[in-house]
Amino acid sequence: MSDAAGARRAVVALGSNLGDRDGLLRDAVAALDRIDGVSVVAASSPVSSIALTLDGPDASKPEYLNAVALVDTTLAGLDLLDALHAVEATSGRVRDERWGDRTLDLDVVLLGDEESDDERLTLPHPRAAERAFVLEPWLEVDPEARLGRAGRVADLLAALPDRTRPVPGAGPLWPRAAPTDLAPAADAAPTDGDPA
Ligand code: A4P
Ligand code: MG
Repeated sequence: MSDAAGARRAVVALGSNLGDRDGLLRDAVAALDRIDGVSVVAASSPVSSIALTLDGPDASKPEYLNAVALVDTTLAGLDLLDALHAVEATSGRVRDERWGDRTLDLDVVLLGDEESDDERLTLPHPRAAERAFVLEPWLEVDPEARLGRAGRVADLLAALPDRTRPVPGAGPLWPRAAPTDLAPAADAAPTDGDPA
């Protein structure tokens, strides 16, 4: 989608703690951009954190990678949610246990200034303000971000006790690195055996 009139900015939180987590998150951001009516503006680098379960943090569970994508969308909230669920399904996501291990979780943190207490789509996301694994990557892509009435994301993060860990060598999920970045230039001059 490009330059659509009437688009709203949405904040999408991504999480994965099963499989090729980094690859799943990168593929998910690319899949978001392919949704009709959605255009990815930016996506953070992945961050790592201990799995938060209904009984609290659990270091015996696989660790999560989380990230945040900023998108512009012309979709209504429930249509966006349906599209996110379709992307989750392509990752092999199985829903058997709330807050259970998952290949891919996509949550709508914010959709413009919409507020909703519909249990199918609560906006802003009711738990985002308590989660460093949402707030930290969000700040990476938008240092001035605000979470609706809860206020500045930087202030919310400052009030939290925990922090995520960066993933060494893992850059932003979007824009995607050009594959040629890693390949030697085709017209590179021969080195004539110079070991340098
Ligand atoms: N739903 C309501 N509002 C929203 C929203 N704003 N965005 C409904 C997305 N979905 C929303 O979600 C359950 C239902 O929430 C959906 O049917 C949807 O209509 P789900 O994805 O099926 O299940 P879930 O993710 O297990 O439940 P929930 O309550 O969404 O959990 P959270 O809050 O997503 O937490 N630990 C770490 N370190 N990192 C994580 O990312 N994530 C979770 C899941 C737990 N622990 C984690 C992480
Ligand atoms: Mg979820």
